[in-house]
Order: sequence, then C-alpha cells, then structure tokens
Amino acid sequence: MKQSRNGRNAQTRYGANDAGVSNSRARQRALAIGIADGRREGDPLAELKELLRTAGVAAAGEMLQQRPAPDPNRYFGRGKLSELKAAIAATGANLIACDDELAPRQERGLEAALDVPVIDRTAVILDIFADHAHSAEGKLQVELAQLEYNMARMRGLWTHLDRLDGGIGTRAPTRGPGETQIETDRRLARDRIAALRRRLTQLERNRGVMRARRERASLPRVALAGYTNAGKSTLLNAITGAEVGVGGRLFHTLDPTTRSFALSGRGCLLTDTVGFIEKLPHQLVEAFKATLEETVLADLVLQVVDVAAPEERRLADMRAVDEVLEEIGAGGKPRLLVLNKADLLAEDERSEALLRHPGAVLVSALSGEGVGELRERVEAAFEDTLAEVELLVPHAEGSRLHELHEVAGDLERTERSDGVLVRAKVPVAELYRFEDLEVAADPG
Ligand SMILES: Nc1nc2c(ncn2[C@@H]2O[C@H](COP(=O)(O)OP(=O)(O)OP(=O)(O)O)[C@@H](O)[C@H]2O)c(=O)[nH]1
Ligand SMILES: [Mg+2]
Repeated sequence: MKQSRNGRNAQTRYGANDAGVSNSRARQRALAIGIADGRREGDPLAELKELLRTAGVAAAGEMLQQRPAPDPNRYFGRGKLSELKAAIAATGANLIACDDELAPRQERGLEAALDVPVIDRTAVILDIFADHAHSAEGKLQVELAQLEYNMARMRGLWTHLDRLDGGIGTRAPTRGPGETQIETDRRLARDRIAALRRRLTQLERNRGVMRARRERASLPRVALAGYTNAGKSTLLNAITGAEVGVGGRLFHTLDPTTRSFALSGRGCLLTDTVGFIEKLPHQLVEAFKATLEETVLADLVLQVVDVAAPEERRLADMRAVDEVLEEIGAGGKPRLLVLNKADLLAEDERSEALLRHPGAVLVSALSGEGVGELRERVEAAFEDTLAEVELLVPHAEGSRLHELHEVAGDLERTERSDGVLVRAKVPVAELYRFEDLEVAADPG
C-alpha cells in the first residue's frame, strides 16, 4: 500500500491557520479541469480556483473541454486526456481538481489514466468545511457530510485500498475526527452516520429550546443569506455592533450566530450563517439543514451580494442563493437585496447598480455607509406586521409596561390618574397579550 503519493502526507490536516493555507498543502499543485458547456459566461473555473486557493492548494494550471456533458467513464474524452497528461508533466501538477462532482467510476477512471490523485469540487468544499468547523455541531455536520460522500466511494476503496491515502485528504479515514482505517468498513460507517444523526438531532432539539425561549420574547427575526465572502458577517457586525469573525476566504462562517439589535427601541434578532456557493454539495445542504433552519424561520431574509464582483459573477451568486434558499424551503420568505461593498464602486457604478437592482439597498458594511438606510428598510419591512394600538396600563399593572416595551419598542406615554395611556406599535401576533388593556376606539 502506498503510504503517500507524490511525497505528500495525506494524513496531515491543514492546521487551524486562519488564512486557510498550511505548509502541508503548500506542495500540492492542482490542475483545475472542467467542462465548458457554453452555458456559463466568463471563466467557468473561477469558483473552483477560488475554492482551491481557500484550501491552500497552489494553482498549476487549468484545462477545459468543450463538450455537452462529461464522459461517463473518464470525465474527459480520450484525446483531451492525453493532452491533460502532457499538461501534468509540463506543469508539475500533482493533483487534479475537477469542477464537477465526479461519479466514483469517473474518479477511478481519471486516476488510472493520469496516475495522479483526482479530487472533485465536493471534496474540496468538504475539506474547507472540515477546516473551518469550530463548534461541536459544525464538526458533527461536516463529519456527517464527509461520511455520506465517502459511502458512495467505499466500494471502490474496498478493492483499491491504496487509494485511502490518495486525494486531498478529505476521505473520512484520513480526515474525520477519530477516524481509523477500520472504519472504511461500510457497516461501521453506517453506524457512525446513525450516531451522528442522533447527536445532531439532540443538538437541534437543544437549539429548538433556545429558539423557543427567543420566540417567547417574540422578537422579529432577520437572517443574512448570501454567497460566501459577500460580507454577511461584516454586515452583522455593522448592524448589531457585534464582533463576529470575518475572513477574506470562502466559507469563513459555518456556525449560525444570532445577535440582537434595536429598531426604534424594538428588539430584533439578526442571524448570520454559512455562506452559499454554486452547486453547493447536496450532502452539505443536508448535513447543515439544522443550521440553515435559522434562515427558514426568519421573518425577513437579507440577501447580501458583493456588488463589486463582476456582473456575471454577481448574477451567478444570486442564482446560487436562490437555489439554496429554495432547497431549504426558504424560497418564499420576504427578501431584501443588500448590495454590499459599495465603497469599492465609483459614483457612476453605484447608480448603475441601483438601476439594475431596483429596490435594493446599497451599503458598505466596512465603512458603515448605507447601514442606517438598511436599518430603516428592515424596519419598514416589519411595519406591515405591526398594529398601532392605544392601551391603558393601570398603575397597579406597571410591570406590563415593561412587557409592552419589549415587543413594541419605543412607547408614547401619557400619565393619567387611572394609569398610563400608551400609544404603541405592537406586532399583530402579540396583540392578544394586551387585549385587556385596549382602549375602546373613540366613538367620536
Ligand atoms: N471593501 C469592502 N470589503 C468588505 C465589505 N464587507 C466585507 N468586506 C470584506 O469581505 C471579506 C468577507 O467578509 P465576511 O464578512 O467574512 O463575508 P461572509 O459573507 O461572512 O463570508 P463567509 O462567512 O465566508 O460566508 C472580508 O475580507 C471583509 O473585510 C465592504 O463593505 N467593503
Ligand atoms: Mg461569515
């Protein structure tokens, strides 16, 4: 059994280095390959290359084949394969990274033809996630996704045990916490998957408890959604004054973070969560369902877009976000488009961006520009869910003023001999709690 191909130690995880680049990866030089089916404009491999950069793998080159669909056995056609083989020799690449998720058969076929490890984009993304998961839940979610990804490939591994050390090191036996070679056995893997699911359900239930507690406070909830690196975490910080970690690479945030902020004195919750990407591997969406649930439960989704990205990139990002929101069941949520990184645009580009995305808010989470307007727009979005009421709070029930303030924010108060007359905007869903205090509409 080959311990290490191309002198690379596949057992090494890249460290907890925030920049995402580790020395153990420095010697991996990947040649990115993909199919140009003419459907995507611009550089079809841009995203894969960015993913590889985030994974700390050096770029050795790239190769595209024009064809309607990948070859079912070797991804590329025969002629292109020999071209690729020559390119590997010429560039010194020691890894092939494929832009599509490869069927196990294609992966094997490619490796046999090229004699270098082949990984697909799902493996790269799983690797980045494994590296960026910090919370217990995040780690379990990633492990689950990895195991499910590997399950499909285990039949191949069974007969090609040497391949355990191939690839980018993403396969569970070499990557997952506490994994050993014996666990390549499908049965053990299945047991582990079941255990992970149970543990995640448990965590989810705890989260449900926390959520229920929040719901009791019945604060309106806003969720940030958007392509990875669009600036969601920076925006969360700008709006709430929190200090959530921000990173210049893909998938910096994996764990959902919720912070509260006030709109006209009324509390709101803002949740930041994992970023999206085109063709987000299904295993990840599945494993991160609980995390993504925060988005499903929100009253309003702020879709954050990097407005400084080239137009085609931006539109692809927006499509990717649409797809994931749809997949997790949040497609129909009220949404507000936030064009972030306005500071990178010239004056004319700003007006152009707003023309192209009518109804969007232009902000810079970094400089704070537009964040005030964004808060107003969020408030306006909630305005429809509020009912203006006049309530009389008897002096003896003073504590209810506090209760009212929690859901209604700023109150307009008039002291009277029989109590405090309050004019407030109360969420319609909470009206029932104050029904007994309502002052009958003035009969005129
Ligand atoms: N120029 C500029 N850079 C920004 C702005 N907002 C965020 N950034 C930068 O964009 C990068 C990504 O920001 P994050 O807030 O981590 O992005 P994210 O959407 O949370 O990314 P993930 O957690 O990976 O999904 C960081 O380097 C930020 O400093 C902005 O308004 N202007
Ligand atoms: Mg983030």
